[in-house]
Formats: sequence, structure tokens, C-alpha cells
Amino acid sequence: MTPMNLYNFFRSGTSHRLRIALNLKGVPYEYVAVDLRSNAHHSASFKALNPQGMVPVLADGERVLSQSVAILEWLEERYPTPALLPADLDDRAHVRALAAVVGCDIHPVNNKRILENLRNSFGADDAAINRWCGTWISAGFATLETLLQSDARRGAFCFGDAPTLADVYLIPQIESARRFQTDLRPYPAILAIEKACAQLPAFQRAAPAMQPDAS
Ligand SMILES: N[C@@H](CCC(=O)N[C@@H](CS)C(=O)NCC(=O)O)C(=O)O
Repeated sequence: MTPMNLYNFFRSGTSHRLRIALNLKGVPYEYVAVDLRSNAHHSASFKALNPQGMVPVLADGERVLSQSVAILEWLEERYPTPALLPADLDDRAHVRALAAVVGCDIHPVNNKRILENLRNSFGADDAAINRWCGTWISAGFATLETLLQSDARRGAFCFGDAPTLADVYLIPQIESARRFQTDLRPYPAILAIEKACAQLPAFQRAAPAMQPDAS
């Protein structure tokens, strides 16, 4: 069977989510680097795959999937084992809510195009960009920390003792928080989960520094 192509970028958080999920599920893929630094995502050839001009894209033969949330849900249905969502309906809603704090409320406002707009239209320098990103990361992480601390279902991971979609979203966001110099000391539960994930080869192999286009 021809492996799927993952169009992605080492430092992209949404790409990182997919690498973790594919590794956890043991699904092989070919790494196709799309260099966001040189705006390769704006090229006509890439926009033919994803008119939105954003990574990640997962191409499985003629099937071309975009939007990390849709791709993750597709992977979960196509490759149900190991499950990244709990069996119970209410628990699934909880895990999706944890993931959505990152996916809906932190990541979108810290995206490359947003930061470029802040620099180009509003004169933001590196310090202002770090403050901007730090504001939204801290707000989201404070919420996650409260939810995790108060939840008896938390184990070594966000939910229980095996990784779920909540961890798949959280780990790339921690990576990005460090890049924007956000203080992570107020979030001990988050940091403990990061340690647990770091023990697993699926997370280790998905890390930005391990990717062929990392520099
Ligand atoms: N909602 C999309 C967002 C994808 C996204 O934000 N991709 C970023 C990299 S993490 C990107 O391609 N940014 C290009 C840009 O902002 O110009 C998803 O979840 O897949």
C-alpha cells in the first residue's frame, strides 16, 4: 500500500498534531516539507491541494484532506485502534473540549498570518509578538490547568493513562509557548503531562527538532 503524504512544516503546531496521531496509530506516511518561511504554502502547486494555503494536508491517493481537526477525526474513524477518544460519550466531549481550548482559542490567534499582520499593519516588534502570543497561551493554559487539576479522570495524560486527542493538541502548543517565551511555571499539571508524553516514541518522533526540514 502506498503511504499517505503529509504536507507539513516542522514548526507548525497543526502539523505536529497530525504527526503525533499518525505515530500513535502506527500509520506510515511520507513527509513532504512545505517551507512556511519561504511562503511555499502560497505557491500555486500547494494551493491546488489546499486553496486555503495552509498546512497540514494529508493526501491519500486521490483523497486530499485539510483542516487538522477534520483530519484527526478522519484518522480516528479510519484507524480506530488505538483510540484517541474515550469510549464514553460524556468523556469524549470532555477530551474534545480540552483539545478545543488549544485548537479554537489559542492556536488560531497566534498563527503566522496573524503575526505577520500584527507586524506589517500594526508595527509589532518581536517583544510585542511574544506578549501577544503569551497573552492567549497563558489564558488558555490557565483554563486547561484548572480543568486538569479539578478532574479525577486525569491520569499521567490529560485523560487517563493513555494519550488522547487532548494530549495530541496540548504538546505542540507547549512547544510553541516555549518559542514565544511564555512562562510555563504556573501550569504544573500541564508540565507533568508533557513529561509523560515525552516518554513515548510516538511523541518523540513527532517533535519539530526531529523532522527532516528542521533547522
Ligand atoms: N484551522 C487549520 C489551521 C492550519 C494552520 O494554522 N496552519 C498554519 C501552520 S500551524 C499555517 O499553515 N499557517 C500559514 C499562515 O498563517 O500563513 C487547521 O487546523 O488545519
